[in-house]
Amino acid sequence: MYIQKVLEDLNSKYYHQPEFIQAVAEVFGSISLLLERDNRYEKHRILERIVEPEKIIKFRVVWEKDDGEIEINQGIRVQFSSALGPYKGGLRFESGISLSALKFLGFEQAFKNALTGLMLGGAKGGSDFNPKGKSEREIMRFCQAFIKALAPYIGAHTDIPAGDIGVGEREIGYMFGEYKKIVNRFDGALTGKSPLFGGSFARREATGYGAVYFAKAMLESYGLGFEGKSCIVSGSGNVAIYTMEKLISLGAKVIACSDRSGVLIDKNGVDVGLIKQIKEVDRGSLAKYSKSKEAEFCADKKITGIACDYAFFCATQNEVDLDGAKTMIKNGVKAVIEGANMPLSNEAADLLIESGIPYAPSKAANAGGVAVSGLEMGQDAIFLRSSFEEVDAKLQKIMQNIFTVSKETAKEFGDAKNLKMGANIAGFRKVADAMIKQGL
Ligand code: NDP
Ligand code: 2IT
Repeated sequence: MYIQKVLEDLNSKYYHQPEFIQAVAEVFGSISLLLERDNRYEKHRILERIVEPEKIIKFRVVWEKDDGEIEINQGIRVQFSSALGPYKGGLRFESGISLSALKFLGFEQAFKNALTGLMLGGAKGGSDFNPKGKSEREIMRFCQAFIKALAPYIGAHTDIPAGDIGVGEREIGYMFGEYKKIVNRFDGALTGKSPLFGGSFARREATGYGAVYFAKAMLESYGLGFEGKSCIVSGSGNVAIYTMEKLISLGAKVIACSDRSGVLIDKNGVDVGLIKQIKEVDRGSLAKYSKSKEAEFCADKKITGIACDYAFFCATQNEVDLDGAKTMIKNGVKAVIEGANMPLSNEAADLLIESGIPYAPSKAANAGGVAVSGLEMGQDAIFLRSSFEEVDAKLQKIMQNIFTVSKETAKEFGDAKNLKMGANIAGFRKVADAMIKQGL
């Protein structure tokens, strides 16, 4: 009743924010048993409070193109929750980015960060700036203008942005360089920096590697492994590349990946080195790959239509609808893992769970990126660097722990295989309990 009422009110208030409503419905759909067993959440009106961001900062970003034209973009930072630590979460630069998407991402981030066990609140931000086709100097000028406007609202103990779609080590470097001048301090107010100047080793790899570590733990609980298994990985950006790299190192074969222009199919197993060259160095389209290898590039194919053992979705939200899930089940998929944030619709995820197919929800499976960001904050605070091996070992432990907590919590609520329910309850309970203990 309580959940239904809050969802209805949210629907009428934010009907124009579909991704945000979808993310809230996904979490609320999992926590009814918890709320039945514990009436403190209703008494403290936690649901109404938890869906409203603590702050939203909107700002103008003005910058100059190479030809002297003036460009204006919108910047947004959604500081969702500081219940468990300073606001923490990525920045997304993408044309058409909406407040709805950034609210959904900030909401998710609060529970994901709770699952890492680190001292991290939840936030997300970004801009409708489209980095595609911009020159290196234009990217730099935009990043400088963006962080100049955001600087008063962030800081190592306040809010620590990082990367997301369209924002990687390069953009973080330009923002950090400018931020340092503005505040006249070398402090870790951004993560995902180059390890040359305060970044953590293994942050670049962390989300993709972490998703595979989570998948490994989940598959082992079913007596399954990676050796000789065929995988598809949607996307070919930061998360997808390091998911593919780790999968291949564990003996799996990645037979397809994708980008905005289409799907690449390489039945012999993709060459991640070549994909890195195309995406990280040349910043081009996957179509280039098929020119140098025996592979097929299809502009009009859906990656969900390619039969495989394991499917990793690492591009963006709502990549897989109910039909996509049905197709994968028909083709015999054995596990589905979310490397991106909310790549499956709620209906698609529920169908997989009902069909008994191991399914790793995003807020658990892709928490490795922000977890290593948390480790980067710790390293910056004491001006000491951990080695790649040390960070990777900690990442593996954190991912194993998130799996165990999600599984144990799912068991506590009577559905041991439902990691979506387990992760949602475990994350929600931490944030909600911290809110209650901190008073009004
Ligand atoms: P990148 O920008 O590095 O890569 C995104 C990839 O997805 C690109 O290959 C891009 O294609 C593709 N893509 C984006 N939008 C679409 C679309 N609408 N249709 C088809 N393909 C698309 O971003 P990340 O790898 O960092 O992020 C990917 C996902 O992972 C996002 O959901 C993000 O929120 C999530 N995530 C990221 C973390 C991180 O540490 N970076 C941490 C946890 C989650 P193209 O190459 O053509 O641009
Ligand atoms: O969605 C995510 O977890 C991220 N983009 C990473 C955020 C971070 O602060 O490292």
